Amino acid sequence: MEPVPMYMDKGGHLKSVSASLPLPCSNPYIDGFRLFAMATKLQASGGTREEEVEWYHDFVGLKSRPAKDDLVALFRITPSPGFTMEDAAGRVASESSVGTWTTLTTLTPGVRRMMAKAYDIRGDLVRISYPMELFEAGNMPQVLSSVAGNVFSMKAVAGLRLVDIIWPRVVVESFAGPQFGAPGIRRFMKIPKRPLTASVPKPKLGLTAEEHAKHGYEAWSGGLDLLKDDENLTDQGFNAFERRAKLSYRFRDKAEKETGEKKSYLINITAETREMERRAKLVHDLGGEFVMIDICTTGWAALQTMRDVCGDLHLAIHAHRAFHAAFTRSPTQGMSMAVLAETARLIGVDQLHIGTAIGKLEATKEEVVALRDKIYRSKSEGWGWDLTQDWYGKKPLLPVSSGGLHVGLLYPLLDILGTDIVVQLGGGIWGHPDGGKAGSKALRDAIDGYLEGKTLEECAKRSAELKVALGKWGTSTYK
Ligand code: CAP
Ligand code: MG
Repeated sequence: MEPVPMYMDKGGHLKSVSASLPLPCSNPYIDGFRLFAMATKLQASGGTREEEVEWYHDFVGLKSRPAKDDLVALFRITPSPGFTMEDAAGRVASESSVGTWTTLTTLTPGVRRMMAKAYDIRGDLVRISYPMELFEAGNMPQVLSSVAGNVFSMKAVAGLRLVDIIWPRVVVESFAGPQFGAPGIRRFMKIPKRPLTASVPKPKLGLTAEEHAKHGYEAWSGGLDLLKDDENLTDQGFNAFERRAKLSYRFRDKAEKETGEKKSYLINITAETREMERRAKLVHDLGGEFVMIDICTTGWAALQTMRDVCGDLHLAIHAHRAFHAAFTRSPTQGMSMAVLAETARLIGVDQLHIGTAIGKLEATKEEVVALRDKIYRSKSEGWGWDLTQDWYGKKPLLPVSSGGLHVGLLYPLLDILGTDIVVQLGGGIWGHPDGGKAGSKALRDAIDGYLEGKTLEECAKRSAELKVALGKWGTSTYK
């Protein structure tokens, strides 16, 4: 190939000049670049037009390996027709780090060092490493705007899913993590071993504050540990937040006296951030231990703020994930529940819904167990790959299993997830033919039987409430 005469532009970059190309305008800098582009075109006359305009393949380095402090992400990529996997991988790495669609005159060695690299391609699974300089420590919205930002709408990918992330120590330690986690919740609830029980009064909406609080008293009296608000119950006219809080904590105190057991309330404070702060303060002043937040609809920034607020108020955070399936459910698009769970553990909720596998909502056994491990173990396996996440001392969350559960499903559920969980029954308690108190007692009796190693049938012989529940639902899954 013929050598092309070069010149030094303002940035000190070597550029090529060809005598046959007239200088289009007076700014030597711009001209320099155009000339270079055109020279490249001339140089690679056998090549295609793309080579001169874009640099996406600079973000593919199959011989490179992540540095110790790099954040590493696993993507499932479906290239669009006309694009190779490397084309697509380079674009994802570029647009989620420092790049854009065309070559730039503004690149510096410093920026080049921050380029993400697609360093491993196995079928449709691509691993991309991200230098730490790309991220602002302790800022979850910034991290997600990078690795889970514009890339999802690139034309070059027909499908893109952020499957998992391995977070480096410096990032893990830049977030607060859980204040209480599973061990702390068990301590203040004085329940060292057995599964905790929770219930959402059903119907989800429409009950008055009085009705809601009375149902709470019924269930607590039947043995329930945690009353819980539904994800869409906040401060509506039919059930005002403040009135509901005051009445419920009054009934909670009454039930504690009568049962001798610690009782609590997962009260939903979901709202605009400052309003959530105000509601959390009220919960604290009323002697509450928990707040519930719909973490997907309030967002990561609000959650970080509320983690700080709850840290000051010593309130545990129950994380509801309503809306998650809008981006977690498709196997080829969106962001996995694993990544969502990781962000929740890093920011510092104390318990999180993980699914049931055997109830009314979508998730396989493998997924639910892997999710439990992501939020619970000190080191958790990779989701869909062989990399391990070290949580560097971040407390385990208490997994919450909920959604179409009833006592007939309890045994298989505990066989799948173990007993260090919260079991939430809404319809499974308020659908009991004899009411919420009987529904709660049936649940406690079934849990006692499981821990004693008794069969459900044996337990039903000594618990009329359990017998009635099994009479209605048996051991089937209702979808
Ligand atoms: C369960 C629930 C929970 C879901 C959330 C509901 O009610 O209150 O919000 O379990 O899903 O509204 O459906 P039931 P996930 O007990 O009556 O089914 O736990 O998967 O996040
Ligand atoms: Mg609900």
